[in-house]
Amino acid sequence: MTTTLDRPSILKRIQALLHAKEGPLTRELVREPGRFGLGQVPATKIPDATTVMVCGFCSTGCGLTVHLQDGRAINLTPTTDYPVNRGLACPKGWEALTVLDAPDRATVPLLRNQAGARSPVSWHEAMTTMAARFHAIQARHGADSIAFLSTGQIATEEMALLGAVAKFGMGMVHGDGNTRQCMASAAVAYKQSFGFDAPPYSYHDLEESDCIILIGANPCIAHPVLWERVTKNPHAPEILVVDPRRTETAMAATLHLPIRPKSDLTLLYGIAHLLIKRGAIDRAYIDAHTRDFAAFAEFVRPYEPALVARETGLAPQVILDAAARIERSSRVSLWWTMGVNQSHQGVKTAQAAINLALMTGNIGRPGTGANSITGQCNAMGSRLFSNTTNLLGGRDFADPADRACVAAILGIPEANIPRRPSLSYDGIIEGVKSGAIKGLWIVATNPAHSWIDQSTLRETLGKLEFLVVQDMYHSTETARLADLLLPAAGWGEKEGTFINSERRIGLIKKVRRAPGQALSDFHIFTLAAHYHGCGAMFREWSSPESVFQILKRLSAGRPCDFSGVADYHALDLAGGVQWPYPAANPDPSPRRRLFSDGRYYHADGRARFLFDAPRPLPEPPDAAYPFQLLTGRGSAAQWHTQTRTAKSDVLRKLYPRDPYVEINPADARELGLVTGRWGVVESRRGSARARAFVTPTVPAGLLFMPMHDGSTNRLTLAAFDPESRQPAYKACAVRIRAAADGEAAHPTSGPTTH
Ligand SMILES: Nc1nc2c(c(=O)[nH]1)N[C@H]1C(S)=C(S)[C@@H](COP(=O)(O)OP(=O)(O)OC[C@H]3O[C@@H](n4cnc5c(=O)[nH]c(N)nc54)[C@H](O)[C@@H]3O)O[C@H]1N2
Ligand SMILES: Nc1nc2c(c(=O)[nH]1)N[C@H]1C(S)=C(S)[C@@H](COP(=O)(O)OP(=O)(O)OC[C@H]3O[C@@H](n4cnc5c(=O)[nH]c(N)nc54)[C@H](O)[C@@H]3O)O[C@H]1N2
Ligand code: SF4
Ligand SMILES: [Mo]
Repeated sequence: MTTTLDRPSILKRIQALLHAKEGPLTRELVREPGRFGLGQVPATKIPDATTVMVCGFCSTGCGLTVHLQDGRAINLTPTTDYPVNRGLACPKGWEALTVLDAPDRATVPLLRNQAGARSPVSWHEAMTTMAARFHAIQARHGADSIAFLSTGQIATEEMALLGAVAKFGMGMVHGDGNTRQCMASAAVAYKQSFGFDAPPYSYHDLEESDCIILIGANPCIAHPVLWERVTKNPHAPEILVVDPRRTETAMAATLHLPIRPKSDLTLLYGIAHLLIKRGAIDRAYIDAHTRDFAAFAEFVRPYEPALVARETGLAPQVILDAAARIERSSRVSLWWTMGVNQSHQGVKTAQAAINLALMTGNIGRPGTGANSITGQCNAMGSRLFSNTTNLLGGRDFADPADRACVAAILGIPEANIPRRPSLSYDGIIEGVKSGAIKGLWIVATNPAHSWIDQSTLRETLGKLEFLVVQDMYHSTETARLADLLLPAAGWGEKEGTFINSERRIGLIKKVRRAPGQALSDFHIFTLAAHYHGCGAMFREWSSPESVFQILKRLSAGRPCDFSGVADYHALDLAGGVQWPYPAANPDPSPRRRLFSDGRYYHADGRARFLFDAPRPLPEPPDAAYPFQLLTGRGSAAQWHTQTRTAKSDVLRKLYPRDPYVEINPADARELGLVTGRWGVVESRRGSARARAFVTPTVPAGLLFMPMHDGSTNRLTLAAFDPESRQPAYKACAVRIRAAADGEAAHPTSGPTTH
């Protein structure tokens, strides 16, 4: 890059210019955007420069170097010296800027009139209407008759502002996020076992482990840059992959355990049984740092290999082999993702993995840990600061001391903090169904594609009196249902922080102007507070960086303390900072791993062994629906409901055009299906068309469909883990047949897939 100015002063100029668009909040600005230059490109030329920010797709949190010309992002490359990715990015990261330019970007608020038609309105009219409708609903049905659904994909400062405005300002009690679909089981498991929701690892542990156990995780597709780090491991590690399918990751394993869906709990108990029997446990660690091991050892006594083999479908020899490999290794790490969390017994399965790490002393040392990998770019920010399940900073709404503490830090009346936790996502949907919730505000998530059992959900959303959707695109399945659509800026068009899977707080920056009148979510929440009449409460929350300072105060003294991070500039210089990083005693080590001192967050400092008997599948296959359907990620180039990734020509070339269903050759033969032929998959709830993809990587009796097509969730069953209320997206009973000739094969469920 050619520059004559030094880097900090260039960045300062760029920031000043980009901020010009979202200047001070005044009614005039909102009413007459044109007069204040909204939507105009800055005239001043800026010298070429680069700036580093974290990726806005997955939770790996890669650093991307954005190349700027005239103050505008023109290109990006993976950052070579960012500690997470060291010069690598997956296709989504490379295309992150491309997806911002799309004809279906929401550029102006859209309001539905009484006749049902939607038309553009000014921000002033949009926000006046939203406040009036929500006020009216609350006046008639009570403060908790409006609720929100948020996300793990906006900045921490934005989610904190939304949670605070909605709950402390607007009087809502209920608000949850799409992290419930994703992380709830891991979060509950950690909280119960460790005393705080705290994934303990650093990515470097993937390189230091001599035995890596991946349970229900397919990082080759879902976290490709983390998988790259596994390939950099110099210790020739054992790689055990537990997955019913022979995934890309399983193909690279030293031992693949193709278990029956949802039998992980039994398998992990069986391995614990064997390790205890062989004395392959760390007695000193157990005695010093844990509780209730004796009861656990007693509990797993019946889990003999023969029983475990019967339940899991694995050969007894494979179970013995897995235990032996763990026993032989000195740095064992266990990693899990959605194959564990999205289950009717997700919490207990995650805790079974935690138990294995605790009993073998494989935690707190390099290359070890019971490690949940998160999904979305800011799922970890949402877990701590969305003010949904937990009160800000991982606190408890029901705890008077926690409420008093937050009220004091924020300078707000304690009475404004709800005394009860929110309903979970499914509870909010039930509330809508029963009529208790009449107004809903959905931010940066697309439930009309991603939530379980679509037909019921859509019918339910239709009952709302007023649905507000805030999204980057007007074409998403959910945006099309909105009474009021609020156009939002996306990644690259706003600033803030994300927290990645290894607890690293990283920066996102504004390197482009959002199209039309779209505003950052931060700005929209500020407007909502202002128009709802509670703006004064949030005077200090004037910019993302001022909220970052508030979040530091909320984190101080908590396990997630990052009060030692001075400001955004410090984060920028450091390449992100992992929590904890307390002001009093900042840990200078570049790789921060939790529990190196064996102290957990429970009052007695000890981790818990938690366990329960496995429960039967909520919907086992039967004569009418003889197959089990698994769902998940299809390719490294597709992101969830495809609102973003389907906009890139490059990414579209990297995945099949039509929806597909993976089926075993034996099953396909019997049903007359060949690869490419259209099939119809049916469950008790709905049906979906998909082209057959005949492959031995799925065992007979199982089918796999990616979640990226809107029809997949017409099939799924609304079953939940009782402790985390996370949906069990990965096992329901279905049948499949070849589509009849002439049975129309419309491949897409909406304009967002191609
Ligand atoms: N390319 C891409 N990457 C992504 C995402 C994306 O949409 N696209 N999304 C991100 C998000 S939010 C998340 S949460 C993560 C998800 O990341 P992953 O959890 O790795 O992805 P999934 O494909 O949902 O599920 C992983 C595996 O679980 C297996 N599985 C299903 N049932 C069971 C079971 O009972 N036991 C076991 N052991 N395995 C089972 C499936 O066969 C699948 O291979 O990915 C993140 N990264
Ligand atoms: N069958 C099945 N279903 C699943 C899963 C599965 O494995 N199987 N996985 C579940 C999991 S783990 C997850 S995380 C969910 C994901 O489900 P969703 O959250 O519904 O999926 P996304 O497509 O990521 O939706 C994000 C939305 O936010 C918008 N958006 C992006 N950035 C911004 C922003 O900065 N501001 C605003 N306002 N909007 C923005 C996007 O355009 C998009 O509409 O799906 C769940 N559903
Ligand atoms: S691995 Fe995740 S964070 Fe890294 S570039 Fe890909 S999507 Fe972005
Ligand atoms: Mo997720």
